Amino acid sequence: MVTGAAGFIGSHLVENLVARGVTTVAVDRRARGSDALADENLAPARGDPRCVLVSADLAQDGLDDAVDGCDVVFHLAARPGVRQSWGDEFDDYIRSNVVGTRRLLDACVRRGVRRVVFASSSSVYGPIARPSRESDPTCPMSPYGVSKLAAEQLCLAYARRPDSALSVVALRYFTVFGPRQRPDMAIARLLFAAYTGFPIEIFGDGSQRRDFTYVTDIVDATIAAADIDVLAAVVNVGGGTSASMNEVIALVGQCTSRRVPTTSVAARPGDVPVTAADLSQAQQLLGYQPAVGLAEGIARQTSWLVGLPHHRLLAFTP
Ligand code: UPG
Repeated sequence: MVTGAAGFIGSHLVENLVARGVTTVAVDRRARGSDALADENLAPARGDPRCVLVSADLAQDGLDDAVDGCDVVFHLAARPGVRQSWGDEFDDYIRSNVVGTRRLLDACVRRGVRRVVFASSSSVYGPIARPSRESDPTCPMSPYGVSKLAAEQLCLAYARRPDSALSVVALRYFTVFGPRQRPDMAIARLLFAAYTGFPIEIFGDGSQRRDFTYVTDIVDATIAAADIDVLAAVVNVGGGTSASMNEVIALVGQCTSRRVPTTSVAARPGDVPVTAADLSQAQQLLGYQPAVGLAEGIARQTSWLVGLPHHRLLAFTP
């Protein structure tokens, strides 16, 4: 099962699993026809007999039937957005990220699921002076980070329950990019700015650094986490190098051969100055090595975007 199957990362994961011949239950709360972006993301998998689409809200719907027979649950469903989480929808962050996770875990225990792979986030770390290790103290800087840390810890607590057959791998994803990236995220917005001429607001002076991770690397690490021999583990998944926003702006300019119009606004609360992943544990446990660098990944995201027919482009507009 993949939860959040109609999302940016979830939809890539579903496609990859189905292509490997894995029968996949694809769960998302956005029912067909209710959300243009979700419909677009799931379009390639829809219609494949190995993909069973289920429309369910983890925080309120019965989940046992959907979970029944699933060996592994990849739990990616969440309310995303670091900066947006200071707004007035905190209830939905808790409901989606914490309550939904708990209800899913209960269903997994009842139905004897072997492994939950949880999509955690680098947002559980605070400001850092060196690449973050999984053993570092957590220090989320946003309500979103708090909700992801709570969900991650909940998963691990379920794995440690003596009466559960469940084991958990929580993957701390670092800023993921690539085709279908959420339109509110930086690289999607930079490409939009380059092609439309509408400036992107840069939060702060552009010196903030992110360990950008290409989506196929994330999917490979996520699938590898299904079968490793652990009871409860936390693993960073990053792109391997940190780049500043100013460097990313330059790369998008090179890739598109266009000027990227920007305006500068105040830094946003919740954004840390630097994220960087120590990947030793990912290498050891998952055999993980990022394969697609930032420049190559931006080139691929650009080709995908320019290849979209006009009527499909609208769904990905910020
Ligand atoms: N940024 C801007 N202007 C924009 C959008 C973003 O300056 O219009 C900056 C932002 O301040 C940040 C950087 O660009 O410093 C990257 O932003 P973005 O691509 O949105 O990613 P993150 O804020 O790092 O958050 C992503 C996911 C989140 C996940 C986290 C994991 O949105 O769900 O938990 O990466 O590290």
